Amino acid sequence: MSGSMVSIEKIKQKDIAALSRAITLNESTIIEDNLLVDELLRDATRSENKSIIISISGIPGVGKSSFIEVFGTYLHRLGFSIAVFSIDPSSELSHGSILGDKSRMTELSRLKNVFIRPSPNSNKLGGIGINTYKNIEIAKLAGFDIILIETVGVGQSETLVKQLSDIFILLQMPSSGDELQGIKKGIMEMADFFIIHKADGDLKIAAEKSKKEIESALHLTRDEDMTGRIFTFSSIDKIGLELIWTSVLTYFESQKEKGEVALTRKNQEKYWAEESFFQLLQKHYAHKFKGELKVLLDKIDNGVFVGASDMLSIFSKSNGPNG
Ligand SMILES: Nc1nc2c(ncn2[C@@H]2O[C@H](COP(=O)(O)OP(=O)(O)OP(=O)(O)O)[C@@H](O)[C@H]2O)c(=O)[nH]1
Ligand SMILES: [Mg+2]
Repeated sequence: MSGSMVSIEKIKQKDIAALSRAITLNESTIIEDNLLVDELLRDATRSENKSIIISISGIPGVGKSSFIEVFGTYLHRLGFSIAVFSIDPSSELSHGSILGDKSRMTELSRLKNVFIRPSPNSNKLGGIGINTYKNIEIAKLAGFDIILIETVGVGQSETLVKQLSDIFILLQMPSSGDELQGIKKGIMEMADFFIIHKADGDLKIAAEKSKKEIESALHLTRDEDMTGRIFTFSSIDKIGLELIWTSVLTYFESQKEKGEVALTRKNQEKYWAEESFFQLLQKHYAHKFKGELKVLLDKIDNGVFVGASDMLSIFSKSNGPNG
């Protein structure tokens, strides 16, 4: 990619082409492209930070995209501008996320002041990383009121989801108590809101039952009061969106008042800066010591044992990036 600057004014107008270009530069593997994005963010991130960032997580097929379509459309009707990011390595299974996500968000994707960025369609960039954080920063810079992030968020990645968002909503399938025990403890402790999804038709009763089970499980495992943060919902029936949104907003505002939101964001900024630091460090030194690495690998060819001390002795010969 050739690096011409993206217009910050265009981004602030939520111009789709400018946003897409900034994101492409951010996801580029060419460092010069990434630096252009940094320049944009350096000028502007701190000026205004009105976006609320909400991650929607849950196992594949629980209905995250469908929920975002319904929830996002509702929020748009309230007058909010919306950005949606899908980070979903698993949707490769369901034949390319671009089609999958967009076809589940047909109404939302047609609205003005809505920007939908599907996940990269190769799993190379599919996971959560510094790119994801910076994409969100770009959306913040554009001034979107609400940024929704779709992520599978199971296993290791739930801690990363926490590093991206202000609010973490977990979608759950209606299930029996036995299955509930299978839910990873980590995710139960991390989610701010629980929605037992697909609470319609035959699943309605099971969903209500699951809600009670989750309530009592959370009562045992969480210090904080989770009252009013567990819902059943159906993206087909769409009943109760207002209650969900009011609860999310009330919770967000109270966290903000306590200074928690600012603290979380500051910690996230540090987390990703550290992440970026180590990545660059690794790249830089990998490049610098390319020759030395080859010598080490050649030793292995000659039957010599190569251990950490051999590597450390290479590093200690150098005193810093330019030494
Ligand atoms: N009964 C019922 N089905 C739903 C509901 N929401 C979504 N579905 C169906 O569930 C399936 C999966 O929905 P998606 O929205 O694609 O789920 P997802 O969690 O985004 O899936 P991945 O992105 O592949 O992880 C689709 O067939 C939907 O039609 C709901 O509220 N009720
Ligand atoms: Mg999806």
